[in-house]
Amino acid sequence: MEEQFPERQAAGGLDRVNPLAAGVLRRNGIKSWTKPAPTLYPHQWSWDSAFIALGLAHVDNRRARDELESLFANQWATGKVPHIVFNPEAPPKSYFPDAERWNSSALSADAPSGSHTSGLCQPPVHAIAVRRIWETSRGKEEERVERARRFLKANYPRLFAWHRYLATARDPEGSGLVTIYHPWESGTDNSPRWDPALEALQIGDLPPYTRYDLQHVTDPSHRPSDEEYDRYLWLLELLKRERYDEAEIYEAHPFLVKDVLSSAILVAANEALVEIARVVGASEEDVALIEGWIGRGRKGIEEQWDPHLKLCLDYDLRAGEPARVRTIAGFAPLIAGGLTDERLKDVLKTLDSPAFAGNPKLHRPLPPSTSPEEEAFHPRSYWRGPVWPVANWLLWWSLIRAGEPARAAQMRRETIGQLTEGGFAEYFEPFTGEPLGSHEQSWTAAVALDMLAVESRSA
Ligand code: 9WN
Repeated sequence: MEEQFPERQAAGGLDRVNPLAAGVLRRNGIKSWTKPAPTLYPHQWSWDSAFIALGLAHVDNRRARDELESLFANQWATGKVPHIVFNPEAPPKSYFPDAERWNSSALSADAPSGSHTSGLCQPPVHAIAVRRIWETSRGKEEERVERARRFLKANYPRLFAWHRYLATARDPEGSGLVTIYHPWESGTDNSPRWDPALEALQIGDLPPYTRYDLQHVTDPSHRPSDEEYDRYLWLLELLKRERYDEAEIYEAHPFLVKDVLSSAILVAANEALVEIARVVGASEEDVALIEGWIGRGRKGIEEQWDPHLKLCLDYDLRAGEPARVRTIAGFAPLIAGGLTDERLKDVLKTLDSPAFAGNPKLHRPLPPSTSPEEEAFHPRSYWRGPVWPVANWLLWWSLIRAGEPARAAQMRRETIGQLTEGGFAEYFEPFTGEPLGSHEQSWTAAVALDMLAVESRSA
């Protein structure tokens, strides 16, 4: 494979993966936080930072804590953790939409006043990372344990406020499912999950804009299309009209979708939050509330189960129907955990089937982001088909929690094998293993560090 893609730096032998991954995070590091990629993403991204902290917890606990502290310092008054915190020192014209286009601090009194952030959020992986910081400190020298405990104490209220925001402002129906206002909030931007809701949009008078993302990739087909960008930017204009006010958005916004992947991550993060609550001695009321969110989340996810596709589906609140497309988000029940034996069997069958990791044409048995059996599948286009190491991490970790160590071990072996061949790319072509997108993607390196450090039996 190295010969096939000589321009990429492969991660070398297995024993070299660890130092090379740590090197990627070091090079992408800026002051107290880490860029998701050297040039394509020059700001701080929310769920990237959570994954980065998870990996850093194994190599540099202080940086792991700083990573999350700097993100949480930009939390909105509502509890929302913004999806982007803008880096004032990023080169001009390096990323669009920029802070000016979002204009969030001018439009909303809830936005932080001393910095610039986007007006959206992303999946809540953060509590899982905070728990990892605790786990990697436990049993070490007393001073380090104490530092970790202080970190948990300081950040528990922020995490609690963040999860409460998702359970209330983003779920006024009390369905257990998180509503998103924009595909960027899902973290799986151009996934066909969002096609029906995006296609239904009537685009109005869109202020002109220039995309800068395309200058950082070798081929524009790796990234979302211009048609998709117009829709993304139009939704942004609509959110600005509502001054990012949750109630107004819920009233008027045309894109309101219950995202099963974010909802499942919230359930798993709430499990972590219960443990953190115990460590910091939070009240029993808090614990009961969080446990209630876990139960409600699992129930909501189960209600989105499609018995024919044997996967979970997102639900479009405006259209009043689910989006019937097979993507990795469909494995939400596995990520949320607490499955019945029957549901676990169903999910594993789908995972092993030709619709996903059992597809005979795959370079490695790793699940493509969109099923190759879907019409919307595209092997090179971002979330429409490529294999994402960060998604493999979610499934690997969930398989361990589900008591499936053999399957988890295979997922880990194949993921690390992929990076050994192709380097720490953002995503990979599923049939050839070609690395795509950004070459030194931070979260790819971070999940490799976590997979290498954590025994499959105890994640
Ligand atoms: C928009 C940073 C982010 C990830 C997302 C991924 C991509 C941004 C973009 O990059 O999204 O937020 O410009 O495409 O889809 O999951 O957090 O790595």
